[in-house]
Amino acid sequence: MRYIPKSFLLSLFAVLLIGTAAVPVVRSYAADGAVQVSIKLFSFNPGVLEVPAGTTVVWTNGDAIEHSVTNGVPGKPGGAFDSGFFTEGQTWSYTFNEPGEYPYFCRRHESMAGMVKVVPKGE
Ligand SMILES: [Cu+2]
Repeated sequence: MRYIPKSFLLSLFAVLLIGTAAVPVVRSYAADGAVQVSIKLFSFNPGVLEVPAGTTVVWTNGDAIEHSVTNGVPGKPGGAFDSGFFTEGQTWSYTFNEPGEYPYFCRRHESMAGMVKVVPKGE
């Protein structure tokens, strides 16, 4: 059997993954409340999150550089929340009590964007 490099398979997998799930929505209904978002390589993961009202979301910075979690879009902050800058290993959390869509971005790297969709409790 012909040898297929593992790296080739991994990149093929990545292409398939990106191609079929451009905007993965993670629905979290964890009973204990807190939902984790990691910041790594200048992106929020998961980028789109759907949670019931009352959920606390915890962002953890895994990059050796400061980022922020700022409500709104670049040039048009929403004002609901702004973490300020936090760096590698630090976390910032926010509790979403009101249903709605909360886009957010990083004030230092405006290509970094995420979204928290908050649905009414019990839905
Ligand atoms: Cu940033």
